[in-house]
Amino acid sequence: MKVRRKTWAQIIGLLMIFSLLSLPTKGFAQVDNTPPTLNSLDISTKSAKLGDTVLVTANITDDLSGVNYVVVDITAGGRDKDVTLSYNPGTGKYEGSFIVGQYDPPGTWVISYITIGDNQQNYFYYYNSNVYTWNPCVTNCEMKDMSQYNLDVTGTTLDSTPPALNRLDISPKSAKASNTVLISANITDGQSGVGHVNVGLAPPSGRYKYVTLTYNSSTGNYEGTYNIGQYGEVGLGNLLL
Ligand SMILES: [Ca+2]
Ligand SMILES: [Ca+2]
Repeated sequence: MKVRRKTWAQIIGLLMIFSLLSLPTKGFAQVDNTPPTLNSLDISTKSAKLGDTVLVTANITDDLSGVNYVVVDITAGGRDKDVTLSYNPGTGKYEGSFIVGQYDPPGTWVISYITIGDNQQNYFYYYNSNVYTWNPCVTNCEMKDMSQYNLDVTGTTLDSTPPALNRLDISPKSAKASNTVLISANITDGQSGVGHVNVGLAPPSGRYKYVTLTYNSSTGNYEGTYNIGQYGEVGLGNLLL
């Protein structure tokens, strides 16, 4: 009986020590449920011409875990430009810049939306109410009039012509398991140049395989390979571009 009482006393004593040890962490561990706040935004100019650098600066703070990303999406004539801002310790602000390129659309560029996030996956969207005529805002977002950030771009030429596919070759024409197939395409673009080439292979199952073609300077073609693999499907024949 005496022994048992002593054991209980020891257990209670140990429990008290554990609870004391766990107190500090319980007292200070905080959960970050709040997205960062955009306190202010600046765009370095209201008008820019070909070759000019445009700087976007934002003052952003977060309550606990810190700012993880800031992206400003700028749109012009249906083209989007994502400007990623990063922290500048010298100014204490988030900054990003871009250069107005030869084939960027001339005219008025407007901010479409700004998205910011912290290190605990809390995010927030600011939508420009002049761009979004419908309200896309459901949660963690706000509609804002951003017309003060409009940018007039001049001296550029809009490239509105997509690249042309002049020739497409696939070799060999039939392949067995584990064979590699070469896809080669001759593609040209009159103005800004070819940005990316993806080929979708459409097997009977409908589980598309995508192959990215890259420029081969020795052949002048965009090329990519696809390995049929051990479990490749019979009839992998259609090509989607
Ligand atoms: Ca936060
Ligand atoms: Ca073009």
